[in-house]
Amino acid sequence: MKIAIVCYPTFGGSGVVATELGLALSRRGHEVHFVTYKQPVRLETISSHIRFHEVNVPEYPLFHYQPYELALSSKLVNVVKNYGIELLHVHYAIPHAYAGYMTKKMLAEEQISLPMVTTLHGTDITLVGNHPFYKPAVTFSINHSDFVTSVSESLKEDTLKFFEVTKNIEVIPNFIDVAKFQHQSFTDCQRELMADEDEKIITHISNFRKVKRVDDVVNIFFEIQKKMKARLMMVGEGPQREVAENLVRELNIRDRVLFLGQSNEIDKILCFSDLFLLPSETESFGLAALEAMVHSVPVISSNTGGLPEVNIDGFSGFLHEVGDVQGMANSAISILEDPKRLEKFKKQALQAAEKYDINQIVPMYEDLYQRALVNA
Ligand code: GMT
Repeated sequence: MKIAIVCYPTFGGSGVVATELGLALSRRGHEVHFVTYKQPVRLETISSHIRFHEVNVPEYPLFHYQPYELALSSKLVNVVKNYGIELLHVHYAIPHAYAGYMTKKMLAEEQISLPMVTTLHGTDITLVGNHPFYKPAVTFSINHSDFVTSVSESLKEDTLKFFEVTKNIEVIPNFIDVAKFQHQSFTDCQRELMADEDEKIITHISNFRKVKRVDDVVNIFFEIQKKMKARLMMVGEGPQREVAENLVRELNIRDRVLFLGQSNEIDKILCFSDLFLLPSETESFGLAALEAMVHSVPVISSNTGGLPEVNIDGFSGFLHEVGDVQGMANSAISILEDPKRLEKFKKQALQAAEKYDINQIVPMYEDLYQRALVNA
């Protein structure tokens, strides 16, 4: 099948999922065309089955805001016509589903039918999409997609709660390539470069937006390090990084905390981590938690959104109410202080991740695409 994928090309979860999906589809024989404003960060392999088409928005003095949707839909029309694309899969409703709908309409004028699948990822529904500025357009584009998927049951419920949706929403959860991490090319995590042998390594990875509650991450760690030797790895970039850095200074734990910025070495970092913290305000799925779990890293998270579907309380880690810093710290300590317990939780974290193996989930998308083609 020839599939066009539209996504954000950045480090965010939706872009990562879209890219990994495209790569997996190409390995299964499909021809995948990524259409976005920059080459997606994880799109390292270019093969005959993978193409990238950059959307350019030329500057013009009259434009106060660049009309990205216009440029995207025009680009899509050209790509569909030039490469015989059979199906469009847009990730993140804003503005991709809206641009996708315009693409469909323009092509219909030329008797070209293009089924569109929209995957909702989270903040396009729970934060941004819900804003009155966007809500009518988001509702419209969800209802005019041929098929709609959400990455968790919780996000499906939120979508039905916040929007007047007339379309059926199918849940296709995010996924991870379990085998890839079991056959890592590096066997030595080089843990000794980061911490002493008797120190525990605690990690947080995010885009450092408010919704991630990075100050809670620091405060949880502050409690943990009172009880044991530990280090905190803060991975990612975003508006709250400075807030976290200031808090680290105020708490006088600068020698215990490392801000690593955006990294392409997530696998290495998770390889030497003992525990992962994700105390988010909301999280439709929590791909970062799943990535930690597949590296056998137990997760302490909030019990919000789709997180309870991924992180199994008392098995792969522990869940607490949003903002329950002391509860999260106590659970973290209970896992870390007992080597046998830590080992058990590590094994169980991997076991819980296996449910989301790429080989279980990608066929669900292929099945959906087949149905979309038949319906077109
Ligand atoms: O919040 C982020 O990390 C970015 C955002 C995105 O769209 O890139 O992530 C959302 O989509 C991810 C992939 O489906 C989910 O794993 C994240 O939970 C979700 N973020 C939120 O709901 C806050």
